[in-house]
This record gives sequence, structure tokens and C-alpha cells, in this order.
Amino acid sequence: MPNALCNVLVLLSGSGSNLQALIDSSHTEGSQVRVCGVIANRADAYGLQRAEAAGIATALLDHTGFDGREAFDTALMALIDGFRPDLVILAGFMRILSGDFVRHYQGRLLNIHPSLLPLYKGLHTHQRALDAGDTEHGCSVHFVTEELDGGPLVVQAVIPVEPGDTAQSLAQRVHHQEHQIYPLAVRWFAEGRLRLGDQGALLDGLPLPASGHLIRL
Ligand code: NHR
Ligand code: GAR
Repeated sequence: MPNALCNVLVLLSGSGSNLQALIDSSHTEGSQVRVCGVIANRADAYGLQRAEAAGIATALLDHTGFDGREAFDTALMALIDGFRPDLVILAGFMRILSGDFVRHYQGRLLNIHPSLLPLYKGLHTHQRALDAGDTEHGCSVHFVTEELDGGPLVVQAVIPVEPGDTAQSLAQRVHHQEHQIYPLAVRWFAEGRLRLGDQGALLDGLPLPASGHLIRL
């Protein structure tokens, strides 16, 4: 999409600091990113207020009102498609998505995960990195596939684990990196530089390494 706006729909469940970073980055001169809508599955998600404050359309789809994952995912797809997004991103979205959902958005669905994937898929990543005695930790942006947290990597930020770190202190430093690498990956996509090929993620037509583009602090 050279020189065209890329409409990005954000799915979230919580605070939305990654949404905020994306909104802020979309306001920089020359940005081709436009956040066209925000959908939350929880009424108390603070990300909804951030969106409203920025004049972005919001919707709430409470998963507890649905009889099973498939029914929720079907309604969610219909809601998303009403926004006609070019890209859908998970930004602290805490519901596992069905194969049908993931296939529907194949190649235009990204997630940010708070670990150096393939390490620590799933939840409680900071505590698990500490418990393992890791000297490095970080976060990853990846294309979403059916395999939970297993899709092709786009970019990773690596930070050192410091003596005395707690899950909270690590989370704080990892968050700061998330706010750098997620807008970067979205910008690449919006500029038409990033896409999902048959063998993995491509940047400027060239295969990215299995780790994605590495940023080491
Ligand atoms: N769906 C698919 N198919 N593939 C992925 O890679 C996905 C996904 C949905 C969400 C985000 C993911 C993360 O980055 C994500 C990636 C939620 C859970 C989870 O266990 C796990 C991973 C992720 C998000 N959710 C519980 C569930 O039963 C609910 C937990 C809660 O509500 O607090 O869905 O980590
Ligand atoms: C982020 O750390 C993100 O990586 C993580 O939730 C946080 C959301 O923060 N995602 C997951 O754990 C997905 N299971 P935010 O709401 O402030 O952007």
C-alpha cells in the first residue's frame, strides 16, 4: 500500500497501552496508519476510553454473552468486517481465537506477545522467564496462525534480566519495548513492506530470520 492509508482495527481486553502507542505513532507526520476502530471483549477495558479520547470508533462484544467460542468468533468477525480494516491487531486481547477466525484474517492479523517466542507461549510469561533463570527476556510481534503464539515472527526486542528483577519490573521494561516494536511492525505493514509469504514473514520481499527482525538493548 505505498502512499495509501492502512485502516487498522485493534482488538483488546485491558489497559490498551499498546493501542496508545499505535495511536501516537499514527499521529506522526507521513504515517500511513489509521486506527479505524477498537473492539474490546470487556466493558471495563481502559483501552475503550483511550480510543474514545482519540475520536476512534469503539465496540464492545462481551464473550460471556455467547454460547461457545465459535458463536463469539462468528459475531466478532462480522463486527470487525463492518469496519473494513486492512489489518487487524491483537493488543492484549485475551481470548483464544478459532481456526475459522484466524484463517479469515490470514496474512492480515498480528499479535504482540510478552516473551521471546518460541519461549513461553500462553500466559504468565514474565514469571516463567524469572523461574527459568533466563538472562534475557523480551517481546515478539508475529502473524497469528492457528498455532497459539506460534505464527511467523516479525520483530523481537531483547532486554537483559537484571538481578533483583520481579515479574512486575520485567513487565514494565518489556512493555516499553512493546510500545516501540508494535508500531514499527504496523508501519511496515501499512507501507506494504511486510507480508506473510508461504514460508514465513517477508520484509521488502526478503524472508525475515526465524526470530523476526531482532532489536537488542
Ligand atoms: N488465537 C490464535 N488462534 N492464535 C494465536 O496465536 C492467538 C490467538 C488468540 C490470542 C494472544 C495470546 C498471547 O499473546 C492470542 C494469540 C489468550 C490466551 C488464553 O489462554 C493465550 C494466549 C493469548 C491470549 N486465554 C484464555 C482463553 O481461554 C482466557 C484467559 C483470560 O481471559 O484471562 O481464551 O498471549
Ligand atoms: C501486553 O503486555 C501484551 O503483550 C500482553 O498483554 C499486555 C497488554 O497491555 N498480551 C498478552 O498477554 C496476550 N495474552 P496493554 O493492554 O497495556 O497494551
